[in-house]
Amino acid sequence: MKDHIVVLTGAGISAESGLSTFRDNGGLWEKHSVYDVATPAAFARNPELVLRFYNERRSQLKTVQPNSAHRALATLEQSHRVTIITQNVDDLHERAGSSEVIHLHGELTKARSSKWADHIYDIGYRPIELGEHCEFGTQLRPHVVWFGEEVPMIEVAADIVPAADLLLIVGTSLQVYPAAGLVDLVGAGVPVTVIDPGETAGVSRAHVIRKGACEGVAEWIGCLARNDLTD
Ligand code: BV8
Repeated sequence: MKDHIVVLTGAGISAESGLSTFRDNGGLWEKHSVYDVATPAAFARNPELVLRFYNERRSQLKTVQPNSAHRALATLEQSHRVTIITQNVDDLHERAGSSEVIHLHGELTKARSSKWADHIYDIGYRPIELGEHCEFGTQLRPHVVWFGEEVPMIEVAADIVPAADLLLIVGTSLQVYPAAGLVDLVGAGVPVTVIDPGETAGVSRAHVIRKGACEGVAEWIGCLARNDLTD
């Protein structure tokens, strides 16, 4: 039976495609306070600013491409079952060819009713305008999980991590919960690897590849091919 690889990704894997991370120098949260653009209260207070924040990111997403780390993880599906659990709202894993992607924090290419969360619409890379309503007459909003909002996919993800034969964590500061708590659910004796050029929150007994995503994922896949991943 093929090994089941679970990969938890964050903004760092998309950094090498040109998308800003959140907490690095020059990151998104340096330019905007979370409380002005990524909470329900922010949307109620200033919907134009919030819609503009996501419209800018969505239109940038259209101009960038998946990088070799995204592509290598997609290729891995030829030999393994690979589940990507991503905190990212970009579509780069899908565009690279990954077929099992769980978006914990939503998707930039989707909009939803600001009243009925299960009315979700594919919008691609186009903007959401103020005054644009769902079929039930309420304002459309980004299909993104804001701070203080429930993470509907966390239970699905929490069922998958304990089943992992290998856990790979790429490009996340592990500062946001409940997503970050997933790493604690990995089975005993399962090899865990962190790929990140920066200092990250301690992941117990993880092997760390202190490199960027593209170089680090290539190195990790080399270790996998040599069966050189130990817990
Ligand atoms: C909730 C979508 C409750 C928006 C995002 C304890 C338990 C539960 C909740 C909390 C808790 N403590 C605090 C909370 C509240 C809060 C939280 O965690 N706050 C933090 C700041 C302390 N959590 C929430 O509000 C969550 N909801 O708890 O709801 C509830 C329950 C029931 C009913 C109602 C309510 C919801 C959180 C989701 C927020 N939305 N994103 C958007 O994208 O605009 S979070 C956002 O930041 C991302 O999605 C991501 O998840 C998160 C972290 O970002 P990272 O991806 O890690 O990026 P970061 O910049 O931080 O790090 C980048 C990393 O990459 C770095 O390590 C860097 O070194 C590395 N890197 C850089 N370059 C490279 C690289 N790596 C590789 N290669 C490179 N080249």
